[in-house]
Amino acid sequence: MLTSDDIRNRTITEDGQRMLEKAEHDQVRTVWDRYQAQLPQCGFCELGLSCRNCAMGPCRIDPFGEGPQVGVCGADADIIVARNLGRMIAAGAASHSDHGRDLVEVLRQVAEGKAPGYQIREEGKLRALAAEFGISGDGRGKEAVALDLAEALEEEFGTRKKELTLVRRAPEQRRALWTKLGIMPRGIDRETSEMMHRTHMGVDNNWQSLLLHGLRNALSDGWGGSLIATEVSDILFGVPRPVHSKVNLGVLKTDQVNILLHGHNPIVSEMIAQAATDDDLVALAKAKGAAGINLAGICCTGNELLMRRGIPMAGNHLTTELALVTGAVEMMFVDYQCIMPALGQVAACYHTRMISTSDKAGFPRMEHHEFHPDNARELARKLVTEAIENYPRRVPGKVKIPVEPVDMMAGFSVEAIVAALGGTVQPLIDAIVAGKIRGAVGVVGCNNPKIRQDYGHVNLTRKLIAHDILVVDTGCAAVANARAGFKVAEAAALAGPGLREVCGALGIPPVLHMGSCVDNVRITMLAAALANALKMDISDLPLAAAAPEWYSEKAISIGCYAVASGIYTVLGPMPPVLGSKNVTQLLTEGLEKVVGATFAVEPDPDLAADLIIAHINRKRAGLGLS
Ligand code: BF8
Ligand code: SF4
Repeated sequence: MLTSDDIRNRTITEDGQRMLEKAEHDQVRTVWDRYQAQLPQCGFCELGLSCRNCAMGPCRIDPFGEGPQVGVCGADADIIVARNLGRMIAAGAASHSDHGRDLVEVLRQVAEGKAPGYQIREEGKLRALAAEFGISGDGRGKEAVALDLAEALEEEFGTRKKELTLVRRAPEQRRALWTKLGIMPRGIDRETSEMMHRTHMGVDNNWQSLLLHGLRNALSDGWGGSLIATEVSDILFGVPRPVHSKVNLGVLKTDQVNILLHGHNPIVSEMIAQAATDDDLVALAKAKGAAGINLAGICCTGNELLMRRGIPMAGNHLTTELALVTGAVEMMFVDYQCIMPALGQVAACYHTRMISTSDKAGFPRMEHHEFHPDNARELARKLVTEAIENYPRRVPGKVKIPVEPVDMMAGFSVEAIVAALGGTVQPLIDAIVAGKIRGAVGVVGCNNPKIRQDYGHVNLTRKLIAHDILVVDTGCAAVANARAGFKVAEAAALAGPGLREVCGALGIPPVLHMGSCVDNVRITMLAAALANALKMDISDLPLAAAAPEWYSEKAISIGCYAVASGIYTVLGPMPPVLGSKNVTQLLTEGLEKVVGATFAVEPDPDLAADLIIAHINRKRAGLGLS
C-alpha cells in the first residue's frame, strides 16, 4: 500500500500523483514498483566494474581491492569501465543516427514520388542544406535537389569521408582541435562500428584512447546523425516557429477520442496527425458520440508534434504509463526509443489499443502495424478509424482526467530565435555582454525513477532563470519545465531582473522549448552561431548543459558531444564510471585540458545550479565581463 508520502516521493507532478493513486486502486504496477523490486541494484554494475563482453566471462572487479583486480582476459578496472562507457555511447549515437537515417530514406522516397502524404514543406531549408553539400539548385526542381541531397546524406553514414560535412558549422578552432586530437568524426556508422570493434576483447586496451574514441563517436551523433535527423525533419515537416499549446494529462478529453503518440520519429506521427483532421474521420467520431478527435503527444514524438503543429503534450518519460491509467486513451501509437515494454501490460487493464509501427521495434502485448512511406497515409487513416471505433468501448467508471492543462509556448528553433531577435544573434550577444543575460544553459534529458519525477529539472531551471541565466530545453526536461508553468510569457516574473527585461521586450518565456532529444543539436548550433559571430570557440562562452534526471544511453552520447564541443555538462544520476579513478578523473577534470570542458555529477539541483552559476561566472570573467 502506497502512502501519500510514497506518492509524493515518486513525482512532484500533480497529475502524476493523482494517477499513481488511481494506479494503486486499479492494481496497475508502474515503473516505480518495478524499480523497488530491483533494489538493491548490482553494485559492480553501478560502478561499471562488470564485463560480459566475451564468453570467458562474465567478470567483475572487486572495488575493495580484496578480490580479483582483472578479468579473465586481464582487463583491469580502467579498461572495463572505459569499454562499458564506450558501448553506452555507441548505443546512444546509433539510436539517434539510425533515426536520422530513417528520415533520409523518407526524403529520398519523397523525391522519387514514392511517399504519398509526405512532401517537402521547407524548400528554402532544403536548398540551403543542399548547398552545404555542394549541390547546385540552379534551375532545378526541389525533387531533383532532394534526391541529390538524400544521396549525399546517405554517404555521411558510410566511410568514404575524412570528416563529416556538417562539422564545417563548428568554429574553426574547434575543428582544428578535433583534428589535432584525432577525434574528428568521419562516417556516422563508422564511429559506432569502430567503437564496437575497439571494445571487443583484445582490441583497444588503452582507457584514454577508448575514451577519446568515445568523444569521436558522440561527435558523429551531434554533428552527424542527430543533426541530419533534425534538418531533414524540418525540411519534411516544417521548421518550428513559436506556437501556443497545453501540457500535462489534462490535455486528454473526457468527451473526445483520445489518441496518444509516443516515441521519437515524426514519420508516423505526422501521418496520424494528418488523418485525425480528415473531415470524414472527424464526422465518424461525432457519429460515435464523441465531440471530436483529440491528439496528444508524449515524450519526444510529442515534442516533434508540439514544436511544429502545437499538438498538446501529455507528459514525459515517467508519465507514459500514467497516461494509460487515465482510462481515457482509445489508442496509443509507438515508434521507437524510450517505450517501456511494460506499456502493453498497463494498457491491458483498460480499453486502450496499443499499436507498434516500426519494423525495428516490437513490444509485448501490442498490435504491430508497420508503417512505411508508401503505405503510411492509408494505414494512418485505417488505424485512426479503428481508434474512433474503440471510443464506445471506453468504461466511463474507469476514466479519470486528473488536472486542468497548463498553458505553454514551444517552437523555438534556431531560426525562430534568430527571427525573434530581428534577424541576427547580435542582440543576444549584446544582452550577454551587458550582463542582462549572464549566460545560457541547455537543460535536457530524461526522467529516472531514481529521482523524483521533474524535481531535478524544475528546481535547477527555477534557480538558473532567477540568476538571469536563459534556459533552453529539450526532451523530457522540456516537458517538465512546461508542466511547471515556466513556458508562458508571464513566467518572466520568476526570472532575475535582466532576463525578465529581455523576455518582456521580446514577449518570450525565460525557458525556451527547442524540441526533442535529437534537437539538442539546435542548442549546439545556436552555441556555434554565437561563437562564430564572435570568432571565438564554444568553450570560451558562458554556456553550460545539464541532464538532471537522465537515464538513457542517448543522453550519454549527447553529454559527450556537448563536452567534446566545449560545453560544461552537469549530470544528475551518476554514470557507471566510479569503479575507475582514472576514468572518473579524466571525465570530471582532465578533459578541461583536452577539449576545454568537463562533466560534473550533482544530483541535488540546488547544488548543480551553484556549479553552473560558478562556471558561467568564470567564463564571463575570462571574457572580461562582469
Ligand atoms: O529522446 S529525454 S527519456 S523520451 S532519451 Fe527518452 Fe530521455 Fe525522454 Fe526522448 Ni531523450
Ligand atoms: Fe571477462 Fe575480459 Fe571477457 Fe570482459 S572481455 S568478460 S573482462 S574475459
